[in-house]
Amino acid sequence: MSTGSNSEATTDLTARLLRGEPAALARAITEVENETTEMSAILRATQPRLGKATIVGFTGAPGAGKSTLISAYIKVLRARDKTVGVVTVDPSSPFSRGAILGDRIRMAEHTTDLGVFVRSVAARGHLGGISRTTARIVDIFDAVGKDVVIVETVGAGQSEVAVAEIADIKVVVCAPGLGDDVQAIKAGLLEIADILVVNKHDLPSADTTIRSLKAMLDLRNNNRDAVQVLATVATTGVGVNELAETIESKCTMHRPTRSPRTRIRRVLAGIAGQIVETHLQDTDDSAIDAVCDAVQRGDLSFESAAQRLLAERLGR
Ligand SMILES: Nc1nc2c(ncn2[C@@H]2O[C@H](COP(=O)(O)OP(=O)(O)OP(=O)(O)O)[C@@H](O)[C@H]2O)c(=O)[nH]1
Ligand SMILES: [Mg+2]
Repeated sequence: MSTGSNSEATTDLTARLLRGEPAALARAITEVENETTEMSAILRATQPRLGKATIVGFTGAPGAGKSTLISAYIKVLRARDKTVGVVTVDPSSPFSRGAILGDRIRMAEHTTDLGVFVRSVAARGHLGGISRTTARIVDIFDAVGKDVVIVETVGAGQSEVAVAEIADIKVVVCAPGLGDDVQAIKAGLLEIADILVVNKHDLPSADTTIRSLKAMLDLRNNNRDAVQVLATVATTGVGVNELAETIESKCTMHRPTRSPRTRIRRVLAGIAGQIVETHLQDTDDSAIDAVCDAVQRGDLSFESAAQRLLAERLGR
């Protein structure tokens, strides 16, 4: 697709990226964020190197303390010599604390230190686009050898579902007094949690929140691994070592199910779904119209109609 000089520059960029140059990492992420013509080549170069990083999602209500907790978790990881990539996603405000956190960490580190690299995903674009970009940035961090890749999303609407698809381990962060224990249930956050953290444990009503969350977990039909409930004070680091250990042990348990082929299949399924969706919604095709009319008359169920369209229209 790309022109001669373009592809030469891209080859150079991917080489520098895979050597771990910070400037190349920043540049590659920008190409991916802007979905430039260089993006495909960059992503292709990263593909054989995927699957080594531990991907940890932090989600929860606004203000629960996700960024502060991530910052404290990074400190623990760095003390253990782990390298870290962070993607913060905030669909509501492009200049959120996430960006400031990123700047603060980057300022604190030497600019040549690849130990921690934080990137905020701009809020433009629809949710599908944001989660696709996030997944690609996570892959880049993985490919350049980050030991742990952290994704921060606000659990508002469907972004928690996006993080569930990307992350190996999902940490749902709650805080007392925000009413978000109830909110968590509504948003389906509890359903995706591997670890539930009640942050701001220094606040008086924290134990009540812990009790009500545990009661809700007990009510659930629990076929999968037990969800652990942990208490933290992100501002002082209390409980963060235990959080890091719990993440690590949960990850060791999940590992065997995460083969490269499984991941590739999941990504392919997502892309194929998008192609089908675009085709069925936007293509001017009288045969598709005819099937829609048949559904409207009650001659075809939605399922049969979808199967017929898949077999007849997309098989070509
Ligand atoms: N008392 C107390 N305050 C905390 C704790 N952790 C975070 N905070 C404060 O809570 C506020 C929100 O923290 P953030 O880390 O920005 O929360 P967030 O969940 O990332 O927020 P958004 O990204 O805006 O959704 C800040 O003022 C923090 O200093 C804690 O353990 N105890
Ligand atoms: Mg934040």
